[in-house]
Amino acid sequence: MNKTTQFRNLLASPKLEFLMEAHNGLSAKLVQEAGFKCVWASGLAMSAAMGVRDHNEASWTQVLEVLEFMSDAVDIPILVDADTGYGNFNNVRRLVRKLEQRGLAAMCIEDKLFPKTNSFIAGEKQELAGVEEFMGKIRAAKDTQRDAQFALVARVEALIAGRGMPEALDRASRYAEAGADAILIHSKKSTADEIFSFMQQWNHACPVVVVPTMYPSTSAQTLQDAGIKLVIWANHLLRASMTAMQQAAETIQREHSVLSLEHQIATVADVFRVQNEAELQAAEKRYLPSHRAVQVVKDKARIRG
Ligand code: SPV
Ligand code: MG
Repeated sequence: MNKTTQFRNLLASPKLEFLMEAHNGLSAKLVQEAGFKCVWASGLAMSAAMGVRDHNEASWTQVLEVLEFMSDAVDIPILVDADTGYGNFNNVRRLVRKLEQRGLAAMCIEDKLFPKTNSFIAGEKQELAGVEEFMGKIRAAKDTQRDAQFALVARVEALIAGRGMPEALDRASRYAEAGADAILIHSKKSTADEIFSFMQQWNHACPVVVVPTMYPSTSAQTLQDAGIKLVIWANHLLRASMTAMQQAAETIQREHSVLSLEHQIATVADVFRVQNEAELQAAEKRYLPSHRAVQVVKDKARIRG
């Protein structure tokens, strides 16, 4: 089944579905291996992995390169965190073209201004886009997509910006009117209370997506009971890998040896497995002239020592 249809099926699923963050081809593969049905290509995680901040410091084409590696790496759909769409409606149109060309199933745009600031950065004033302007971006995206199944998630930042529930509800229903296939309602509160309050008043014009980074103790069942359709675990592979990399680097630096780590980390064989080295070896047998294959075997033997 193609990826856009897979994503649509998740939106239509009668039960709560989960997206897991990835930030490069490797992490996308690990998300798929773990059994998730969809990847969240997180702007925060991709920028952090590139060593820059989540303020659109990486250009949209640099992000696109990462997305292409991720898309090639997995068979499950990817929901792209496309920030504000990297400009106005016209930039959004070009972005949709490029995402479709590279096999991305869906994109999420948020109603802030370019360059955006991560929603959890304290003390930053979060400027919102005008409602009409953002609706124009949604319509432009929907008019541009060639695959009718490509999905657009409109992210409402009114609660993040402290603009109150009536504005959040109004923006959500107007974005649905403009053609959004789902609404992401974001909150930075440590409980899900404002999310539940939103859900009680929401007209259910389209499915709702949440990112419970700041309210992690809310159970999946409670979110499902509130009528939420998709949950995004937005940054946990990035954070897990940071901890693992810090510990490994500190241990090796301290001990001047890799010995105590050897049994705790992925083996080189694991790396080859995730890279699907086996497929290339089978292909070499099929496609390389036999003398070439013999040479390859000799070369490999020499490298192994
Ligand atoms: C991201 O993962 O980049 C997101 C979610 O946009 S958040 O960091 O909560 O803004
Ligand atoms: Mg983001």
